[in-house]
Amino acid sequence: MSAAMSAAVSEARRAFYRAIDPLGLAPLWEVLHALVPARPASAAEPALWRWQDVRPEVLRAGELIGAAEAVRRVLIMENPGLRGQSSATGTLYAGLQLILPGEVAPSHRHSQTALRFVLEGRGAYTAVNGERHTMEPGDFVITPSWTWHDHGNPGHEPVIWLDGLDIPLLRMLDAGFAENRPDAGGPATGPTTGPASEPERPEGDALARYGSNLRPYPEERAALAAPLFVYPYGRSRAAVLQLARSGPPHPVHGYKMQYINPTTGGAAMRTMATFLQLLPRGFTGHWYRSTDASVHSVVEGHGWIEIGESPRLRRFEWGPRDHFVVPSWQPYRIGSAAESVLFSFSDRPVHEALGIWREALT
Ligand code: 1HN
Repeated sequence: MSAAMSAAVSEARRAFYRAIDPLGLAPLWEVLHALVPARPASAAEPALWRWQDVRPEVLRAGELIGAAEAVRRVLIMENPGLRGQSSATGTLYAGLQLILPGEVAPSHRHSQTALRFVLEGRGAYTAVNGERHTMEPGDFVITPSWTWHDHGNPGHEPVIWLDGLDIPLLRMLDAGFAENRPDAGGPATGPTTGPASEPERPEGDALARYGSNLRPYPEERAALAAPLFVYPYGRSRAAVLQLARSGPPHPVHGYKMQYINPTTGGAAMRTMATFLQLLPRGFTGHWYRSTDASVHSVVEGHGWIEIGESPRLRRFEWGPRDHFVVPSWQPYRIGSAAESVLFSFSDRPVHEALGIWREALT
């Protein structure tokens, strides 16, 4: 086709697109490649938040707004490729929450599932459906969809934890609901606020019932959304350390374990998988990728991760309480300079439920 002819064709096509636009019609052939890419092309980018940079800002937020006014005093870790969308990955939200001594973050519930991973400080509790857990660094706590939850800090130190939620996923599904805990004492003060809850069971109840390689007998009604909502760090850490004493590391993942719902054996939450991983000193993982995008929180040790492909290869050096994101399908390899422990979460259960999860060595 001559240049003049192809110009005439494209002008005719553009006129056609303008004509069909008011009818709510658009040509597939202009967007087909983007709609059905040969491989995932995530808008999310590899990203790192250094603890030494973000911690002072989290504490400064504590000078500027109270937990009650903020409802949840959190600095969102926004992916640089997704600014303004409150997203760490396409499907996952991650934030750093601060609660100061004497503060309460009031009770509410929402269809979004949340996880907490404690980074710093002792003495704050989170309550899930009437049971409190007083948190220590490294504790992993879940708030399944539609469970009442609130936080308080009757202790003496600021407490900071990582929040992980499936907010972008539920936004995509238009499945967001939220409500305040009904308050006999008066109206709620905002769209998502309510009073702190009174404990309905003693601390440790869920761990005794479902976190001890036992279950209540006769079987309880299966109505519990969160049979177990607490995974104390001491136990989880001991498990990965023991694993590391009894065989070689996995070539990609080192010594990695998944947090499970003990009544199903599956992921602890329905939308997010969570892991604790030990990398022995001097470990270099094999290049790998998977379709689930993940957020990582360093607990102990030092190391590095390389993400992506040349010329867009990124390398991050990480240490305690640093956070980083590995987007979907980006090749990565992880290595350690010292024995290290990392917590991570991803949207893998959703991929698996849909039958689309993939992984590959690269
Ligand atoms: C939420 O309920 C919490 O309960 C934390 O601590 C972060 C981000 C968005 C929506 C709800 C919490 C949240 C949140």
